[in-house]
Amino acid sequence: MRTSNLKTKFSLLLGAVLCFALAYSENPIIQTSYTADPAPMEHNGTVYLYTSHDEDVTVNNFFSMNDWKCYSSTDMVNWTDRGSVLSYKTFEWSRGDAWAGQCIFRNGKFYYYLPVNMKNGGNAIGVAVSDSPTGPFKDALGKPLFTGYGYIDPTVYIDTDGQAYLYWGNPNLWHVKLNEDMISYDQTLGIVKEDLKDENFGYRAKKIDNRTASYEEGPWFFKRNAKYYMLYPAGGVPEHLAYSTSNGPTDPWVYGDTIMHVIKNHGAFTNHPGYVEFKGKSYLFYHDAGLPGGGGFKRSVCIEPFNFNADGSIPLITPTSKGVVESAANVDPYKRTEAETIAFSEGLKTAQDEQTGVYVTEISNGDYIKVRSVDFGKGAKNFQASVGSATSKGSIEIRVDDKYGKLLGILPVKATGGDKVWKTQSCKINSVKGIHDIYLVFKGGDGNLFNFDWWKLTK
Ligand code: FUB
Repeated sequence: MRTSNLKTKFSLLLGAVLCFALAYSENPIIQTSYTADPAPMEHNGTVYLYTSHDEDVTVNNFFSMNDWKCYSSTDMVNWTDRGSVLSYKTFEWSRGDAWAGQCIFRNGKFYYYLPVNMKNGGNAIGVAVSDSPTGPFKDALGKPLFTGYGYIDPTVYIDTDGQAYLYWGNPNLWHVKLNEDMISYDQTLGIVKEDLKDENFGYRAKKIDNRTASYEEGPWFFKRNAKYYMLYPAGGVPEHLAYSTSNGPTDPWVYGDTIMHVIKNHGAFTNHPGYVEFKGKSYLFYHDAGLPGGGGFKRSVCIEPFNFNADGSIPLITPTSKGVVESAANVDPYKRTEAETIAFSEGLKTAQDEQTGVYVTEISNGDYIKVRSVDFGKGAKNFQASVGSATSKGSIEIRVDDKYGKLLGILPVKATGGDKVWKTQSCKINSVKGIHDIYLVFKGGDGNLFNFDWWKLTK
């Protein structure tokens, strides 16, 4: 065989492998924004994922973070963008730095603990409250819950006896017992500083700033089978993830092990753990720099499913591009599905306004949305979409199982009178039965094509 033929065959093979890798890549789980510091919360059969948000434009080569976002999922593979749920401006006393927080439900309300910098300088932890997991959140106190150097990254847990605990801090780790109102704490106990010894939080090889144990920041506190766990970034930057356990919520901690090594090639210099159990399975959330343009200040949230060892210890978890392989539920396409419900996408962004909520925007030729595990049942006849379009130049290809997979139909998007003038448009599609991933592939000329709010199939 001639060398040029071999080269062509090799390039075709490489192209096919890359397409395959992309089609089966699910990490990072959010592609429409840079997201960091994942904080998952299960509530009534839905996982709400709260994230901090790295801005697309980094200012002064440092964390440029103004608001917190929320995504939700009932299957752990498709995530619906619920928008920006609050910003540092929610805390009138703050001047910025919307870093890692955690939200929890109690007595009909959602309490969101968040670190920010104060207008007069210095770290503080605030608490915001809402009647809904997706906001709007209000400052619960009108002032910080507490202030102090290194007061960042709060993690909250309500024990089975009803006592709530808040842990936080970098380079130290502190905790309080929260009162039942969740917006004040036990003043008798006060603020307790943990012992950061090797036996509690691991041996630190890189000794900087008089830091002793490996604990760095970003704690994540929970209980499982009567054992208490603290997950945390460790070892200095670049951070790996580690854990400690304890027999009581405030008992001495015993160092466990590394959970995730420093991520090579696509890692950020920070990492941040979040944990949720959903439908009997365990999931570790973390962040990397895996999106195009990613880096230390442009991070992205990822997930890995894992199993605890029989003795309750946590295995070493490898960051993968495939993430969650098994969907925890199927999507019913005969109900309205938000366009911003996405397993994977390329190119496009999301936006939100009062009238429409969150919608998909900045759609260009070749962009696509993948939604996994869609149950077509006995087959569909029509595809409907709510779109806003100033022109008639765009279209939506409806494909299954791959961006280049079987074409079910094409919806030519007609002008609606403006990109915020929403009209439902539909097209006939070829029938396909059973469970498939659906790919909505956008086609058209140059520039932004149209906005997209929701879609559904009809029988
Ligand atoms: O996202 C800003 C800071 O970086 C967080 O508060 C830390 O946990 C680290 O992820």
